[in-house]
Amino acid sequence: MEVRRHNAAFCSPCFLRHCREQVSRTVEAFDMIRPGERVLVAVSGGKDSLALWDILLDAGVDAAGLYLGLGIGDYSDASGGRARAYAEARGAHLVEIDLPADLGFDIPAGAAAARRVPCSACGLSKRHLFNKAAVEGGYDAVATGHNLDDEAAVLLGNVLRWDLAYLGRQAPALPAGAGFVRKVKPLVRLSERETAAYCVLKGIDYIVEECPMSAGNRHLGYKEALNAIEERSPGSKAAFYFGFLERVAPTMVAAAEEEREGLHPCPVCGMPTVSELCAFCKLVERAGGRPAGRPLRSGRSGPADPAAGRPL
Ligand code: Q46
Ligand code: ZN
Repeated sequence: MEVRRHNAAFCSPCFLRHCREQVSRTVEAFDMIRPGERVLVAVSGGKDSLALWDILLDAGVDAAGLYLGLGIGDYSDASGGRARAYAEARGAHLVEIDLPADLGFDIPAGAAAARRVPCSACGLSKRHLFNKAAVEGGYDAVATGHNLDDEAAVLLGNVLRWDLAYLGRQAPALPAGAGFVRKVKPLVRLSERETAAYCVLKGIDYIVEECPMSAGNRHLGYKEALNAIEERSPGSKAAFYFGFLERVAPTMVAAAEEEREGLHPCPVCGMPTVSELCAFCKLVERAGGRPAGRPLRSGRSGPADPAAGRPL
């Protein structure tokens, strides 16, 4: 496996070790997960989230999965199947929330009713439900499988619009506070090519198809642009993203903290919001769903991983 930005090539065992090392370096550098903490991994059934869950479990982290059923037809059926199969094979605990069954709406219909593009309704639902499930389950952090390609593409989009609020929130670890659990992205030192190779080498069956709602998603365009640059100058993507983290992100911490001032619990669901009703409850209302106030149902679960609980 050649990784051009590191000017290196790995055999299978060394490549797997490289992936684990990149994750543990990231976890340590950003103080993402401390010994004995419980982590909820947002699992979509794709390569990134399953690789992340696998690396954390192998490292002995007490990591449960959270699968969110979005109600996107066959895609949701297939992705849920991959998440369940992994949890079962690994004997790991999987929490499930199903939008249609638990909240009475799905992403395609909900987005149309709320006059939002599907990815906007979807992103809002994920952010809200991941946090709610983690708060209710007493987890210390939510971990997502965003990789270097994802983060560099999001950064490019934020820079193109000079969106300072989003830039302030782009750190790979956002601290807990004001009703939010800590949010961490331990895969930011790995590219999507590396997470795919990791799954292939570990025999992890992940969903290869893209979500059918992703067509027209502008991040795909940013990824293509960055891939073209990376092809000509390997290492550009990492230099762009990590240069931002080192030199620019620290200057934006105050702005990000200021954003949290003025938050209060939403009267319906109890999650933090700056407006009267939180954006997710508004979406549920417009989509004709059921209010999200009651505690979320925790879905099927496997036995706890016997290796869980050791420090990374
Ligand atoms: S799942 Fe949701 Fe993605 Fe599908 S609707 Fe868009 S945001 S593309 S990661
Ligand atoms: Zn709410």
